Amino acid sequence: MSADSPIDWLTWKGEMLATILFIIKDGEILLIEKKRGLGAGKINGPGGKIDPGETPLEAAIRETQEELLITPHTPRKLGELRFSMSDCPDILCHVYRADDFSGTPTETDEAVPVWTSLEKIPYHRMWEDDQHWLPLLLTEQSFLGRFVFEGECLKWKQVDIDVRW
Ligand code: 6U4
Repeated sequence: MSADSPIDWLTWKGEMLATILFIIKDGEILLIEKKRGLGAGKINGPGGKIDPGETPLEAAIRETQEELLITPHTPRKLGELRFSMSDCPDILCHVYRADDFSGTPTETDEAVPVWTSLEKIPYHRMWEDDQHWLPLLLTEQSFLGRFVFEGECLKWKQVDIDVRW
């Protein structure tokens, strides 16, 4: 992976605004197998596009309610991801962590819930960037990740830590 970014991040702008949320409880993380949309078939946290007029936090809660029929308790933002994509709009994604939730994680049209131990996160079934920032979320470190994708292949990355949101 080259040191020089192929993208000018100073002028970069996310065309799609999105969220991902991870609930971590009793040594396990609640993931989803995404059934449709971008990244269908991959493992990720619940999330999706931010609707017009919605804050990122509201979107993170709504997407978790829609995809898993649960409500996360007091999610806090730990990270931001900026994806330069070759074949779809560039994405600015807010990443949240919560320690608890109400309800029972349930399969929906959009997602299958997958509880996984923190030692066995299936990075090989996730987007290629996830291994570079999800460990930071697990240890409560804040981060800003910048990634350049060609198709689903990661071509360039930079992750800054201890970022104030
Ligand atoms: P809605 O709002 O339901 O139409 P949804 O289908 O849930 O959207 P979609 O298909 O627009 O989501 O995809 C956006 C989701 O994919 C967001 O949660 C962010 C996530 N995502 C996209 N690229 C990613 C990447 N490289 N790494 C990652 N998540 C990514 O971890």
